[in-house]
Amino acid sequence: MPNLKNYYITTPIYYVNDSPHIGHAYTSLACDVLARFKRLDGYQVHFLTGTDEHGQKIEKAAEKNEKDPQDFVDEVSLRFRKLSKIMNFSNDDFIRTTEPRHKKVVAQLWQKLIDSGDIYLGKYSGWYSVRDEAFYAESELVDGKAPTGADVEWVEEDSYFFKLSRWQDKLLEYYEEHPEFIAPHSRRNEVISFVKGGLEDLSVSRTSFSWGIPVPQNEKHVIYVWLDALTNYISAVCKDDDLSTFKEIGFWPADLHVVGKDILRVHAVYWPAFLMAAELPLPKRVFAHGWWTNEGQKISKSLGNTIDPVKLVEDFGVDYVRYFLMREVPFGNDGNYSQPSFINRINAELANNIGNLSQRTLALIYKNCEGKIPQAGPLQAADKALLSGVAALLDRISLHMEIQAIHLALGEIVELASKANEYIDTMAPWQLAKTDKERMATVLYVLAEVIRILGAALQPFTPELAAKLLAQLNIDGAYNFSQANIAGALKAGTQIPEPKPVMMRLG
Ligand code: ME8
Repeated sequence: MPNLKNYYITTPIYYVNDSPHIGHAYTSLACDVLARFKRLDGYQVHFLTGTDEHGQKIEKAAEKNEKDPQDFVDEVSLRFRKLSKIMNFSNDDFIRTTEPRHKKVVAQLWQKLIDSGDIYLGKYSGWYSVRDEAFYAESELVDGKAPTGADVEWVEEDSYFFKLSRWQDKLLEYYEEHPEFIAPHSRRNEVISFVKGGLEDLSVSRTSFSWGIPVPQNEKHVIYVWLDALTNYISAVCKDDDLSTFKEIGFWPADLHVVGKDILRVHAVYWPAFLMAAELPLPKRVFAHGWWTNEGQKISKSLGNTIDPVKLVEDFGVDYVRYFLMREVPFGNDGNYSQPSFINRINAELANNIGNLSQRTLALIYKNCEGKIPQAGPLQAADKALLSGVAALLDRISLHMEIQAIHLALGEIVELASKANEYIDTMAPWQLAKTDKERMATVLYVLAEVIRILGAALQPFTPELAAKLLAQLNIDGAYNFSQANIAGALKAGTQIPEPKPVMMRLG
């Protein structure tokens, strides 16, 4: 029986035609934050990422670099793995479509589609964009280019087709019965109107190049790179290279595919249709996030304005980059990167708010309570109000994370810290140190509880900063939510180390 507490989350697998940029880091970061959250919340998480290594685009990039395709993909794929380390991603697996475990499962899925009568041999003539690895109808072209702005070329070749048209009604029924399947809501409507507009059969093999997985029945053909790539989500959770083992492993169907808005259609139309045809379970949800621009401009290599995540981490530190990317833009919307907004966001919310709160509180405890968490006395209304915010924080965050409203989850953390800063200003424990030590002890205890829960809640987003914050309260190692959610978990008398600022101002 699959474990009810399993949670399987995936990133798209990235093309290895070029080095990773901020967009790739962004998608994987969102998945990392969601995966870490679920682990701390008691789930058995499987977080998958990887690289998409076949197809004409990769073959051409290898040629351009005068490299053998396998050597080329080995080299570029490694850069994506390194990015995972640099960004502190906690992926449980990294799949490459050139691995035997994947190729064998793709061949098995293909066979299932042949057996179900969903694939037939025909001839394709039409437009193809190598950059998008996509077929376009004449009517979709804009000024002779793909709607994405990519160049297209005319293609005429023998091709196997998938009977996508056959699945139109079933897909619409599925969207209707599972309103949570496509998110955000506005994107769901786009997909539904696309499918209602009519689906044509999809060309799923190519013959004009060879860098791909051969069609088992006919080695002149390679399997269309999208059918190959999408299968990674299931091939990664099988064993012994055998598709039928996914049930034993228990992670399929995925709980969440996170993708950029550019590839939603492929994930919300083609992928479920392939799975329905193969009689395999469908993923539970596909969430499409927006795109980043740089200082207001579309990010593109030709404009020379790509943002290198490695450089950002070198300049600002990994957790500031993680925080900014997750907080600045409502997850699902487009967003703009600019250095001033980065600096403002970090200074206002981390350094001046959370960082300052913890430094002020802990310095007072260190100085006035012999470095030990003080014993609280009778609680007043203001203390109780703040402590109820502490008790509610993780549940409130959880509601946002369930629907991938990551920016709102962080907003809850910021709000509690702001309330605690107001409280410390009103209570002025530095005055109480001179006039009423008992009351001071209560106030500082309440504040220490706030810092404890902020540290717990920040773990998925800014793991290193959260660990430092918790270490200041003598809490070490992963601090899961069931431990953290116990009111008064901080024991009076706990010795704390000499506090040091953990969130420095930028600029
Ligand atoms: O599409 N802002 O790979 P890919 C935000 N191999 N996200 C961005 C972005 C930007 N400016 N640019 C890219 C592929 N992304 C296929 C996927 S999955 C079975 C196969 C992110 O290397 C976004 O998530 O072109 C987008 O979907 C992904 O990178 C595309 O990566």
